[in-house]
Amino acid sequence: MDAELAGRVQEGDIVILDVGDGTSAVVHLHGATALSWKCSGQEILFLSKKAVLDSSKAIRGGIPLVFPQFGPWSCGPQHGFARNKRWSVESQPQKTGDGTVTCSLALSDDEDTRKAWDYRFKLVYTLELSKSSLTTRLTVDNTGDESFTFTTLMHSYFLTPDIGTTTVHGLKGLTYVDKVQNGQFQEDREAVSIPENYDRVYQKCPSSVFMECSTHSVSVNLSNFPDVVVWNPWSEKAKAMSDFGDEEYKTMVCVEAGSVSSPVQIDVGQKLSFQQTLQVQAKL
Ligand code: TA6
Repeated sequence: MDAELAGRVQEGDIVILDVGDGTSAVVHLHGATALSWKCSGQEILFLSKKAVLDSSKAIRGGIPLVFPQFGPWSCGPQHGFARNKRWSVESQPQKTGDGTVTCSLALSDDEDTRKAWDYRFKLVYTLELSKSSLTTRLTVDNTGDESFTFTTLMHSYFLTPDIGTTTVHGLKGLTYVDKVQNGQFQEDREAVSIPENYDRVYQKCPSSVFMECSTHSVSVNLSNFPDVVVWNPWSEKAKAMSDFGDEEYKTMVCVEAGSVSSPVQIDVGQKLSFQQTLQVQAKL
């Protein structure tokens, strides 16, 4: 973990996965939010310099977890409570046979969540770090006596040297809901550039999309995530966020693996898993 980040967090609030050679990940127990993922010394995730890391609000950057609701809902703040709760360590970081380091965090219903949303659940969030990939898997377990529905998403913020030379690939031909233009459209570009405020939910996505910038690309390999959200707040919305620098929209893009276009039903005793594997390829 670099000194700048170390100076912003309390030791008891984070877990660190480290496979050596400058490849590591730092996860905050608030929201089980991955704050940093360094691949051979290169930071891949964007974390706002103004992100609040004292557990008083959702973290602006890294990989916040959205559950049980993507977007606004009547039960509380948008994007649900999972990113705003303290998770427990289910299993500490440990090396597996193939040199991967893995750890699991957990969150179960409590008085607060039941007051807002009266269902019983256990979430287990597993992170697996290898030399060139980070896999994040969320397993939802319905531990109650009635079925419920939810939507979920991994709200990944990726760092880029320049949004102006950043593109997202694998979306051509897909239908997307545009939350800025308020309509449904079809993507006709292989290389989707982001020249303004983008807030798009691409539906029925292929198993892999990728973002590309001037220094590297990051593949987002999806399992049980049919949707991908592409978001950049651009300048006006950046100014309106207290935990986001006015100019930071220039060095980030969100490519978010989600199951958000229609509610997912989970029956009593059922477990459902949702996974993304992020892989970095340096540009030669
Ligand atoms: O994922 C895109 C989005 O839903 C945008 O509409 C914007 O609201 C963004 O999430 C950030 O939401 P937040 O509640 O973290 O400020």
